[in-house]
Amino acid sequence: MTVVGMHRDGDIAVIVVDNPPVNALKHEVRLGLRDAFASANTDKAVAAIVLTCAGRTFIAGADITEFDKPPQSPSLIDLNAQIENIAKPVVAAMFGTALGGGLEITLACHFRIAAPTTRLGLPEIKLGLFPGAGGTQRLPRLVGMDKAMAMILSGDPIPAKEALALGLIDEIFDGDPAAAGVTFVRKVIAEKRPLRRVRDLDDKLKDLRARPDKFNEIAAAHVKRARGLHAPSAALEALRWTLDVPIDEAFDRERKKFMELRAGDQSKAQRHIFFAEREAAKVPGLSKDTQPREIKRVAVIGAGTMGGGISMSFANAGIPVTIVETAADALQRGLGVIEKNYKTSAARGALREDDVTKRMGLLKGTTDIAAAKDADLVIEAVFEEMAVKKDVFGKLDKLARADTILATNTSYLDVNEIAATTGRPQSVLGMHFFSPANVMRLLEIVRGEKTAPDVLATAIAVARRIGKVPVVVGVCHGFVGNRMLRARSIEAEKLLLEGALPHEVDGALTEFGFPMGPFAMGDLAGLDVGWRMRKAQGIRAEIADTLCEQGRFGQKTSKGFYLYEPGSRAGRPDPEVEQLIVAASKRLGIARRPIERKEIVERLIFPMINEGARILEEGIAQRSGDIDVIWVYGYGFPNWRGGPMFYADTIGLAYIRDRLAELAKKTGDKRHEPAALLTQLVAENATFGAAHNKAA
Ligand code: T1G
Repeated sequence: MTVVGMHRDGDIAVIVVDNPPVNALKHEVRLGLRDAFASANTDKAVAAIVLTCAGRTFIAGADITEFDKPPQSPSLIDLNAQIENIAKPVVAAMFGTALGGGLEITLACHFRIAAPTTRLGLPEIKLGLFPGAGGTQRLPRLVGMDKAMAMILSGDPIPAKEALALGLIDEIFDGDPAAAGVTFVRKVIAEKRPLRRVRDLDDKLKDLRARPDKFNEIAAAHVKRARGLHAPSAALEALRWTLDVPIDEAFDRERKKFMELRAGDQSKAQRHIFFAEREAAKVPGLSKDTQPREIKRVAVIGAGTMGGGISMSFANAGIPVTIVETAADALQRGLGVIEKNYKTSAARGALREDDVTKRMGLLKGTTDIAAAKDADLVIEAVFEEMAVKKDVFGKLDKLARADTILATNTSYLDVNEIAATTGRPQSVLGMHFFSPANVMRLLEIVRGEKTAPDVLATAIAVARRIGKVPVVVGVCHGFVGNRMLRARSIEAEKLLLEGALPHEVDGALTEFGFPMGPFAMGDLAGLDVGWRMRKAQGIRAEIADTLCEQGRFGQKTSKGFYLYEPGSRAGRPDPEVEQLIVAASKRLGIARRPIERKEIVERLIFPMINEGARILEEGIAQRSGDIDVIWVYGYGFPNWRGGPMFYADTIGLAYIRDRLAELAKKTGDKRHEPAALLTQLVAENATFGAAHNKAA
């Protein structure tokens, strides 16, 4: 199949990239573009050139799958230089998305036009990279440093309307891109407009060149806390070159630094997550042709923290929700929290006032569960107790339409047992959201033993529609995420008893890259949640339970593992807790010792990896990449480490196996005995990634 075509519209050459699904700039495309532009340039009958694409989007970037292979010529930098130096007008006609190298190639064109819904961006930072084909040098020259820095450091695309206002594009068009490109470039010729080479533009940078110190001020506004990330500071350095480095030398430096980042572990990890996220939505055995059911109306049972956040996720996607609560005051409280959240977003400028009204308008509250009867999908988000859930499902089964899907938001409980209380187990599954449910992107979809294929396909489609990342898992206690979290929590408690303090354990994990450590996270979520769970299971966590017995539930009681000033979320160490911990060690006859950060990290992460291996053995997760996506999107595992299983492959399975075996021997704790899969992969000198990442 020809991936680059060219046809003539009178004296205009129209070059069309046709490389589905997203017209990525793979080697063949670059070769095709090089030859097409060369021939159009030398053809005397050609007065101007239009670059556009076939399919659903303009170029969505370089082909990321090529990044693990040796680079092949022509590079995109060379191609952009070739285009920029053409002595005839070249216009890019964009639609859908113009991202990364796809936007950079348009910056080498002399003019840019776009369809109204086009999104334009440089998302490389999300792959642990920065624009490597001239974007760091050309974009600031076109839109100014402030906006260029915002686009490159956030990686977020901007809409066509904003791009026009910034001068990133010259016009917004309707209709066919190729035709619009031809019309536009005919105007350029008719009006004898000079060719605008972005590399020559200076007006947006000259003030900054006169006052280079202002660069730091601009940077300060855009730099976020980049916990261990390499790409943001590298991007800043490259942007600074626009001020004092000749552009061709800056292009070379950009390329060199880009290739360094591309070969680095962080980008490899973030690229892994990019593809693992897309792979996770493909379920072995679920054919692509399985038709999802149509979901027009949703009901959510429970207006608490989870019920409220889940309802917002649907309203944000324009889907009406009936929220059912047992008592009017609880309902009003729940709706009040939702409205307050929307108003806070509007106050921050993240939402317009009429968006708030529109979304609140999609939410209908009731204390009558019968109101859920018209819903296509009902999501139960009530108290995490089996009896309560069974009662709700029993009621729903009787009143809901026969084709209605019933989902539970349980974080731990047996979905099959819940399904068995209904006459429609084939229409029951778990949809496990993460708190705050309107923010966290992960949706763990729990497939019951009787869940029908179209019910599963529907849940995956719904997840994407509400902007979530779906990962399908099997039924076991705590599914994938919470089951591994439990392995970490047990070890965290042990580390306290053996000599560490909460801030030391949390410090080690935040240095590793997590947004917060286990104890700060416990205080945020509420220590009583885990306490109730442990009591129901008859197990004890010495320190956490003692804190709860003293009414220390975390932020909601202004004290937990840490002390919190009223209204503050920043905990500070509490000498009382330290005394309590030391006393517990003494009571349990454990001699306290200093514990290094390295040991803390290994003791928290390796048991999780071991549990992850067991989860793969049992088929609760399909791929190790699924586990990585769950931990990155649901639990804050640093994406530049690729998730726990990818991280394990990075540091070596043999080393992990040995550390776990030592721990098992030292503690007698059978949980640490290396999982069979781990031992097998070490014996085969294989990795989780190689063994477990392609859909079967
Ligand atoms: N390279 C290779 N494959 C890609 C790809 C890419 N750039 N983008 C998407 N795919 C595959 C994806 O894996 C999936 O495959 C299919 O296309 C559909 O994607 C030099 C270095 C464009 C917004 O970061 O954000 O340019 O699973 O499911 O939801 O400076 O894809 O079907 O087998 O995501 O409609 C910069 C990445 C690259 C954009 C469409 N570009 N892509 O979303 O479809 S670095 C990006 C996206 C770069 C230069 C640098 C999204 C999308 P499969 P999809 P979608």
